[in-house]
Amino acid sequence: MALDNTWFTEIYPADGAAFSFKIKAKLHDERTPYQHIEIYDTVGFGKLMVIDGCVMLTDRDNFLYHEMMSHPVLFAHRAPKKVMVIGGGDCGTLREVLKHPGVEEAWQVEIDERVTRLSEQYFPALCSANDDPRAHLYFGDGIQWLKDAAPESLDVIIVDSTDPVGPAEGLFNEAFYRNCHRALCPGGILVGQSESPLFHKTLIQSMHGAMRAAGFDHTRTFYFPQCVYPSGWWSATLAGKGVDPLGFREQDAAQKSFATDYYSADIHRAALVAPAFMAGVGG
Ligand code: AG3
Repeated sequence: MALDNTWFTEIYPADGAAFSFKIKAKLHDERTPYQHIEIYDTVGFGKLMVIDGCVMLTDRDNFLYHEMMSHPVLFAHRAPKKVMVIGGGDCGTLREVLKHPGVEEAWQVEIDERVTRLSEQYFPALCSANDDPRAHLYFGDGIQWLKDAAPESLDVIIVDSTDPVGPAEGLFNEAFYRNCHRALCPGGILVGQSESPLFHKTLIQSMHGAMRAAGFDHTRTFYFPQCVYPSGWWSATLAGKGVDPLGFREQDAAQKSFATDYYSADIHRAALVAPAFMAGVGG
């Protein structure tokens, strides 16, 4: 819904709030078999991708989310070589994953090929690593993909999904996490985007419960700002197979060989500190 015809607004009905962008132009509007994708050019945030009315990313601030979906889990793992991204069709998470020289293979399984094709067109910087020989782009159902994955074949699984409604609903339950657990090697770590701590505490609690029920020994939520998502504050939840993802390779993170705009070893440590109202949620 728009305040007037020059604004795009995502409304959060349950919380009586909204976030708006002043729009220069609408660049694309498409209904795929899976969802409704819109691309805008905005006055303050560069290009904006919207799926089913929900803000997915902007040029200006996607680094926060993409860096935090990739580097904390990759530095928490002892030596990640095989990495799977579920969703993430804009390729921003994949690009960050491939910054790690130790990663040998990275698969991205996105259900809607159009998300990737539109990202190539409108967000080319996010797709700059797609021709890396270690990158494998598949278009299909991530849930099925993990059901079929060979046991103990992955080091890290990153669930870069939309909200837990529609096509992404099945990426937040015990059955899915059980398949992730089976596909991970001992010491493997799963991370999923887990929505807003302020707005979705109950969902985060249920993710911890489902991850533990699926066999993960330790689960940890971490926090980061994301002003264009509901409440402006976001989280991701880690689940370790025989490993507590609270620990990470601090020295390697401090001496990383690549540039980041948000992530650092200090941010990693700080991000894992739970706000008082989240105490007792997982951990
Ligand atoms: N991440 C989308 C997170 C959900 C945002 N929710 C919302 N706006 N209601 C996927 C896109 C980044 N790779």
